[in-house]
Amino acid sequence: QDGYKLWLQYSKIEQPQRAEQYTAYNKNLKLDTGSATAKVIHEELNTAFEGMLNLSPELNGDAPGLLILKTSALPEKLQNQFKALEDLPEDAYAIRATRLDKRDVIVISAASEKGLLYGTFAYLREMQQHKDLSQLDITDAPKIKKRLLNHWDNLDRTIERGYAGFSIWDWHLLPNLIKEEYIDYARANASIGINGTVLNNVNASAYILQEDYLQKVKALADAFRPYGIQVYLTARFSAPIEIGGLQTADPLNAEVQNWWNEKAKEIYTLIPDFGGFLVKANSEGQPGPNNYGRSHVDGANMLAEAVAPYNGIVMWRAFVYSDEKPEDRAKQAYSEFVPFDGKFKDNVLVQVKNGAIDFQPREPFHPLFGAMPETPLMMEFQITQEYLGGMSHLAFLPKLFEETLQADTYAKGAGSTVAKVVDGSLTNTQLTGMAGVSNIGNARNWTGHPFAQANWYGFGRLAWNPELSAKTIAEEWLAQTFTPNPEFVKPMTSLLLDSREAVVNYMTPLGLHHIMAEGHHQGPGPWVKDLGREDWTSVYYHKADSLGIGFDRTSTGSDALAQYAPEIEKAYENIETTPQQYLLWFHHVPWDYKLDNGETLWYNLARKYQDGVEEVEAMINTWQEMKPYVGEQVYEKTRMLLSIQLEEAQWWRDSCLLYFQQFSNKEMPEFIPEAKHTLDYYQSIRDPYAPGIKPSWD
Ligand code: BDP
Repeated sequence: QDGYKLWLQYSKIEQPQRAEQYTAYNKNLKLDTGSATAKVIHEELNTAFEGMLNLSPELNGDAPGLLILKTSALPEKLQNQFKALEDLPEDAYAIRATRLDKRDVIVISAASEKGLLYGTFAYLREMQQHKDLSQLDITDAPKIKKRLLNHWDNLDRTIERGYAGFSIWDWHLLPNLIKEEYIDYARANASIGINGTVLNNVNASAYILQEDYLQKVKALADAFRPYGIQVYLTARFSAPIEIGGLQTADPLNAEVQNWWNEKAKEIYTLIPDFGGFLVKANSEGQPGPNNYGRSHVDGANMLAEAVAPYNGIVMWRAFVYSDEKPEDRAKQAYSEFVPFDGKFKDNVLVQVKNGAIDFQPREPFHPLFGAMPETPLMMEFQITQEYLGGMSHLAFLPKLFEETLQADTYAKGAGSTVAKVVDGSLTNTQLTGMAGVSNIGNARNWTGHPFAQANWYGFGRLAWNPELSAKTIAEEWLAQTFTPNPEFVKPMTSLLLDSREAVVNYMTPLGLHHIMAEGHHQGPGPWVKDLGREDWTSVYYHKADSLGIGFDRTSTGSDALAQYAPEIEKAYENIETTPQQYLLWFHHVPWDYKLDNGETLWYNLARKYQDGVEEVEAMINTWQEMKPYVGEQVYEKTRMLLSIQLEEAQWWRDSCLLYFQQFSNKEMPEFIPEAKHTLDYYQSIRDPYAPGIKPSWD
């Protein structure tokens, strides 16, 4: 009801036939309860069956209906049916409805306990969707190895770009107090296959690496271990100076190397399965190897060596853009990193944002994907909605994630999707990963907006299988979180799937980008100019003038297009064959330029802004009809949030069109209602206390 239980609602199954079938299978289970993970499985089943069936299953009786056993522990006559698991990664599982001793049974099997845990959650997912169990035959394995949340949480519990309250890590009460939330966090993550978490912000404080904080980190690692979740930390590159008392953090300096080696030893003594380090270096003022005339490779490899003896990894971020280079910001990461291809140690992943600018409502995929065949590239998505309406807008992000993952890089000919780069199948890469910048805080419902839970859920599911469709994810999430009733799931699936495009339309249609308000990025700010750096302003990105609007990234402009495969370069070089959704990303387009529908760019720009507003109106109408299917609390909260979203969509439309009209010098099309305020008014709005920005003392 209050959203705390997320998608693990386990609501009572009212339909008598289903309840009967489910009870028959589940009233007696066979399970080895020796280990911590096995206990977790047992507890989860108890909670789930209690909720769904009012059932307390008997354990290890004579005639089990549900068997959850490692393949080696299965009755011999069943083992054959699970042979396929032998060739799959160890976290794989299979679920089968079959016969044993003349009884109908369900068997969940895997090579590892983690596999059994994932299989159990997959089974419960089927039940929560009220599927017929008698036909179950699922074999599944994660396509990506490292499936991580990245928390941008500071040690003072503020969260950079966080919109759901303060950090759930209560550092002051750790290591002694293990909150119930930590356990439920681990359960929720395990249920969608997430197997790692970076606890602290990429703009890191070195203090997390001090002994006292490491004790706290250890306590969390111990709590998460039974759920198959490893902890990782962001390492501040200058930590040897700040907490180690050294004069330098030069990665080629022996003392520095030794300091990191000792630090790694200390961490692994406390946390034997510590995952490794995430690093933001020489980016937006963070320290890094460049400070000492060294390269990203020098920095990453030094840390990689420190954690290698313990199977640790380093995730080195490619989010770099320098204020000394006049180069188009969209080009810089590629220019800097491609020459390093093949130079990183085996346990380094280069972590790349989905697009080359910064988590915009829509970006073309990052050109690094497909361009570094000798380097494991880890995808970084942002689950928190820094640029998509923060805490108040409903935007179903799996649609955005899917668009990026299914984009074709052409790296090895047609069909070389980003998903295949990330899951390693394109280049036979073994070390693979996907990270999602978390949207979780200490809000009772974890994510603030009730529908932001779907983005956490969807990220996890895609990290497990980047080929899953946004539609499947929407259906699964809706059924589990609310009800599997098709009268609810069907219209709400459409609503979710359309919601992201609505945001694109009322914020940044036709390839516009980075025109949000300054600093906090909430609300429109196409007029933002004259900041410390040109590429932090909006005018740098939209380049509106009397001739037209858009950033020329073709060969007549910055030529960022040349960083893509020739197939893409050729198509997008020509304005006529550039997909409309990326038009202003790649071209400076005359106001009178005619789009496919025969109308001018100006007309179409206005049309898109209006479409966005109308799409939010449609969402509100759909939601009103959903009242009978959802609890009062979530209904009302979502209704009110949607009304904020509508106001803000109108604010975006009115202010952006008034602003751009100064350049286009054209009449407002008749379908645009008169703006509520003047452009001056919109430009005067300031919100210095918007949430999610870095505290000034950071
Ligand atoms: C941008 C955010 C900033 C982050 C940075 C990053 O505005 O707060 O620190 O990315 O990813 O999206 O490092």
